[in-house]
Amino acid sequence: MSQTILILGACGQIGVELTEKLRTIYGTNRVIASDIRNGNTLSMSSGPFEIIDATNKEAILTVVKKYKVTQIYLLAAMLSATGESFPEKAWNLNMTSLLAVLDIAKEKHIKQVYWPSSIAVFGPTTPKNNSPQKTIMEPTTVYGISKLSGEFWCQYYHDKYDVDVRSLRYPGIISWKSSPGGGTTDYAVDIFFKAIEKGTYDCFLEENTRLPMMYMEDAIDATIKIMQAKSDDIKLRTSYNVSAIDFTPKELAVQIRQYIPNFSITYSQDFRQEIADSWPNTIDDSEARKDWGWSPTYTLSSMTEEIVKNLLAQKNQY
Ligand code: AKB
Repeated sequence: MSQTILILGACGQIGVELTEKLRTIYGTNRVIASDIRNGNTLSMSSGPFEIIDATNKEAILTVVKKYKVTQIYLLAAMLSATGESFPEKAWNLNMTSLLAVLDIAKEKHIKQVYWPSSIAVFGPTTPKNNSPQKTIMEPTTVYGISKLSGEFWCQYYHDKYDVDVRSLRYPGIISWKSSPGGGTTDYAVDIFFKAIEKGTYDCFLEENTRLPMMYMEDAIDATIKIMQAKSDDIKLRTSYNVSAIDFTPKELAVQIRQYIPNFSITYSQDFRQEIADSWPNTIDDSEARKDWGWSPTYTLSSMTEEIVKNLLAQKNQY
C-alpha cells in the first residue's frame, strides 16, 4: 500500500536527508515535512511543509487528517549536550512528542510510527565493548533517560494497543549536507567543516575517545529498511542496536589528513567529555542483522573520502 508520511523535525540533521530520500521513494506530495519553525530550505521547498510543534497532539492530528497520513517519523528531540543545560525542556520535548504520536497511532489515525532512540540509553555501567542489545542500562544524561523511557513506552504501546512502532538506537550520525545540533558526537561533523575552512580544529573531546558512529547514508538506509520490514520480522519493540563504524578524534584526523595533509587538531575537553565517557566504544548489532537484514555500507575511509570530496566541490562552486 502506498504511504503518506509526516516527518516531525524535518529541518534537523537527519530530517533533511530523510525527507529528501523518502520523497524520491514515495513521491514528493506523499511526504509532508514539518518543523517547529521555518528552517532548511530543501525540506521546505521540495514538497509540502507545515509548521508543527511536536508536543502539540492536536496540531499533529490536524495535519494527519488534512493529508490522510499513514506513517509518522518523529525526529524532533533535544540531544545529549543541550539537554544537560535544559533538562526539563529536554524531558518535556522528548517525552510529550513521543506520547502524542503513540496516542495518535493508538487511536488508529495512522498505521506506523518511527522513533529514534540512541546509544545514550547506555551508561557507565554498560559493558563498553560490543555493548549488547540487552544489558545494564543506567544512563546519566536526561537525553539518555528520556530515550530509555521512550523505548519502554514504545514497547508498551505495541504490546497493549497493537501500535506498529519501530526504533533504532542511533550512534553518532556523520553528515555533510545538514548540521547536527546539541549532541556529544557533533565534533565528528564539525571537524570536516573546520578542516575545509581553516585547516585546523579544536576538539571538545579527548584524542582517544572512541565512540560508535555511522555515515548518514547508512543511517537513512537503516531507518527506511526497518520501516519497510515485515511486521513479524520486528522482534524488538523497544529499539534495535545498529552499528557501523567506530573511531577516536585522533583516528578521524589521520583519515582527514589523507586529503588535507596540513590539517591539524588540538584538544580542549569540556563537559561533553563526561557524557562521551559514559557511552559505549562499540555496539553489538547482531539482532538487527538477524531480524531484518541490517548491514552498513560505509567504512571510516570511504565515508571520509566522500565527505571531503563533496565539501571541497561545494566550496569550489562559490
Ligand atoms: C548525541 O550526541 O546526543 C546524539 C546521539 C548519539 O544520540 N548524536
